[in-house]
Amino acid sequence: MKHIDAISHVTGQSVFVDDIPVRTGTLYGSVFRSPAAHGRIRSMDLSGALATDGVVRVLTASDIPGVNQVGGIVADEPLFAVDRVTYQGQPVALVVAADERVARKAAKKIRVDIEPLKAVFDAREAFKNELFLVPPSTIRSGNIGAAWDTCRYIFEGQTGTGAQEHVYIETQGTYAFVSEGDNIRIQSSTQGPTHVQETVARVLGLAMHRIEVEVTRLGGGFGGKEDQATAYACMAALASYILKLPVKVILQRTEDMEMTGKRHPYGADYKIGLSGDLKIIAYQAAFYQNGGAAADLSPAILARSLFHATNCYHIPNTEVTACSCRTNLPPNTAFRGFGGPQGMFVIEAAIAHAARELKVHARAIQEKNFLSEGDQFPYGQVAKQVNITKCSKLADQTFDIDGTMQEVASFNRKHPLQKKGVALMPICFGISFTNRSMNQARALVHIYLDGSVGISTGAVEMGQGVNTKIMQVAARTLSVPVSRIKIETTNTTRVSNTSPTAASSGADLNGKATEIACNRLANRLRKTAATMLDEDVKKISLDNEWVTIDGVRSTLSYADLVKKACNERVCLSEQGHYATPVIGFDKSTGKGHPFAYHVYGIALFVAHVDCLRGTYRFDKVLIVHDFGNSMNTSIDLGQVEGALIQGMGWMTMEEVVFDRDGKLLSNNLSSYKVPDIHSVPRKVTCIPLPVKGPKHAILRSKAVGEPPLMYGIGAYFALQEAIRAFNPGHVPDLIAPMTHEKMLMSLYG
Ligand code: MTE
Ligand code: LUZ
Ligand code: MOS
Repeated sequence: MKHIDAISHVTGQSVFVDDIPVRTGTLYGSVFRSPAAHGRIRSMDLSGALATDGVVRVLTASDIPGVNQVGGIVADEPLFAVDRVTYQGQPVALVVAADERVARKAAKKIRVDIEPLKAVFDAREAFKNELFLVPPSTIRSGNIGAAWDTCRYIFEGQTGTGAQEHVYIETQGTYAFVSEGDNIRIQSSTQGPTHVQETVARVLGLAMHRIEVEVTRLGGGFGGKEDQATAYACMAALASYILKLPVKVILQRTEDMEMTGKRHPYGADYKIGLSGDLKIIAYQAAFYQNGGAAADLSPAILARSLFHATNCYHIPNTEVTACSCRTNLPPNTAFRGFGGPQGMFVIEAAIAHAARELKVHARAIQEKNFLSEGDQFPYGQVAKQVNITKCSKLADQTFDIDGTMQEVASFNRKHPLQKKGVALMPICFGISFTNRSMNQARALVHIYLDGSVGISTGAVEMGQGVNTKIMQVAARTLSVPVSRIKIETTNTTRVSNTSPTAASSGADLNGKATEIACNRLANRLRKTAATMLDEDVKKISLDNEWVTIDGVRSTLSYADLVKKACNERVCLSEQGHYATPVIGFDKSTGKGHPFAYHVYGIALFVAHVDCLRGTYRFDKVLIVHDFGNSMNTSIDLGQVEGALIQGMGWMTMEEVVFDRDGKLLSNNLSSYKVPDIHSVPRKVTCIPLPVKGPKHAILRSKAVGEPPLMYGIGAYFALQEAIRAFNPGHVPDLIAPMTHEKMLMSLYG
């Protein structure tokens, strides 16, 4: 089945927030933002903006009827800055005007006098000054102190990974209006409608039931709208509530890039100890997360970095500490992988370091240390249905890894100015929100009189295909064609108290809730049919729009059954609630079972460097991925391809640059380069690992949204191999991204 939005996307008929036909009287909000990274606000002059023709109002913190607070996990983030600004781009005021251009022009006329304070932009510097967003945390296993003595080899070093801009095609935006009784209706491009509802209620000082949040779909989120859509929704709602008119706040690309947080840059220290036969005996690491000026989701992201610090390897003695450092940058936030990629980069860097010193290919260390069935992760969970070795073996058989390495070696001997490099990137990613309470979802299913079905869930469609998957679940459970089924918008009045669609768990959680509701409806319909046909309910099934008795088609069709059931006053609506069983994690002991299951896979990279110019490309990326039993192979393959390229972008060409005062220089798509069709690998192949799939995955089809992003890490290490073939003495700094510029320096440095 194709993605149900495919046709409307490519023909431009899909409706995004800025496409919603405007209501009469709609006003536009433009955000005035801090021009300084850190300072005390001495005074502010709004008169220039207020005097501009067409400006209706300028809103600041003093206009907020409720609480000036939008922090999610920690209450440390004002909607509008008061007294102090803590990053360039921080919202200070909202100019509301009848015209979008007027609002922007007027915002430029606001003057603010700021007394500068010392600003910090680097995580390690913040660490030295003990500027933390939350206290540091550690995960331990075995006995690291005693383990070093038993190691034959020990290597230590530092690494770093850069920020990453989400570049969702649809920028942050909200359209809000006040309805009868001063209730508020919000259409927002958010992954977390309940987070928007809850926060708008807090800011306006209203009960949550007065706020209705509706989401049709997002033009991409990638984590950037898990929490950070909320502030703009609050601004639109505030203006609308005060002015009693519809208000739109839609960011332009540069505004979005300058104001919103990115993937967290990490610095890290590592120490790795190996035995003579390349078993990793001990691993110690410290992560310095650049959190920006407020906590946002940083503590949860930090936790996921710890959980993924050893990737798919079994290491008996570990100690990994992570610090969330407060700096004067926009608060960094969720981004596909959610701290996992940053943690996994460090262990791969440590392995690459060991391999370089020991004069083996990293592959020899990687393959020697794969997790086996029953091994414990450092956080205590026992690994079950471990598929990493299976993936690796299938990759070996299918892609001939040895042959590829020999080919590359022979190419390198023949070409003095062209060098290739090979890297393997295995992955292991835990599925579930690491915060247990978030692992729940609900679905509301109506069967209408004519047999058509309407489904509401808490899932937000952002391109990943969750609506298509939910439709498939309902069609299968009710045994009707997908043409009978409609997926409704995501709306907080139909499905309440939702978790954001994130952690790759949207289809699992909302799909299972849908399955539960549809099963109840199917069973009720079977019971009704049994009564009508005077048969034992055990013999009755619904099969492809017909009622069957012992597998034989009866005279009763699905459509007739629905009509008759309604006549008999049978309820044709159901709500399903799903909460992931078995999971739980004890923060005080650092042990538990945080994940429903893990996703595995392996990617083989061949990088190709032009050593004269310092440019590179990727000849091929060959993947074996553990989809479980994929319920939609075209969507899932699309997720792997998209995530791979996004991960490669993070590792290679995407470079977020601030100037010395904390102003974003890479603030548009000409100075921030994302992969395009010319920079993708010449060949990408992904084959599924043939397995049954775990029962906690929807229809045994594993979550797929985030895990393949981490294949991208392989791009970095394949490039390092190519550099080494040209410049054998080169000692890499293990800092990503490896831009073309940095490549040139590495080849000759
Ligand atoms: N795919 C598209 N096309 N657009 C997106 O914004 N977000 C990713 C992933 N795939 C994203 C995407 C992220 S960060 C997550 S967590 C998952 O989709 C969320 O959806 P799911 O839980 O339904 O997989
Ligand atoms: N969001 C969150 C996430 O709140 N908790 C998580 O564990 C998570 N994991 C991945 C992506 N988003
Ligand atoms: Mo994805 S980072 O969980 O929104």
